[in-house]
Amino acid sequence: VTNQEEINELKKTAANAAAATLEDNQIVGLGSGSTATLAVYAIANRVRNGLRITGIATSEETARLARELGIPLSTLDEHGGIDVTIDGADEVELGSLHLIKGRGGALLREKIVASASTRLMIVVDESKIVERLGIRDAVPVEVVPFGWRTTAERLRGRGASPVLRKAPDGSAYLTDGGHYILDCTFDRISDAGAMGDQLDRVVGVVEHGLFIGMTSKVVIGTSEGVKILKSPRYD
Ligand code: A5P
Repeated sequence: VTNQEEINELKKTAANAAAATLEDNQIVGLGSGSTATLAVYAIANRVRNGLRITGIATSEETARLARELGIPLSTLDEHGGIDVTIDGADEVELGSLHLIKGRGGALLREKIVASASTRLMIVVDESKIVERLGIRDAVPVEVVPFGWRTTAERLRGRGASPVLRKAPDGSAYLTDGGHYILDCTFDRISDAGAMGDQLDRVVGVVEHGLFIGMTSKVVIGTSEGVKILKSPRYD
């Protein structure tokens, strides 16, 4: 796959296939990012054709879009249990199905929603599948703005090279939760689970983009159609 248009088609293929699996009366987590957005459009189509679901959005942007498209929305506080969340990912590791998420800026609400979901269905195009996480690009780490340089130093001590994410106007990028993001590259992540635990223990870190053991199913748009990877822990 070479060009953006082709990639968009593959994203759409995955998004449509995922939306097709939804059933009446489900509580559905709505992901963020370009692929998850295509899934929101596909879900809205099904809602227009009579599907009855309630959506829980993982970002302000997704909430706005879902509302505009007529998907009934609720909150996690009203519906503690989500049946299935459909979300994108930046990297999906073959075998483990561990993820890197958050390069689009949403990760904290995504992780809260994913962990409240019985199933996490990931929609990606084939370019997102990797042999090993974190080689290609950074792990986004969401941090409290207060003392962020100190937090960055602590992350450096754990092998990361953190870079403060900037908004287009050059100011620090702010997440929906009002936090900063430090994009952390690593020479090597030999154990993503252990790295996730380490990042969790750094004071000032709110959340990180390593999603370990959360994926139930990956719906991949490929040039040969849809491919599915399932976690062995789910049927
Ligand atoms: C949102 O910040 C992310 O976690 C996205 O799910 C991830 O970045 C994938 O986004 P794309 O579908 O736009 O690549």
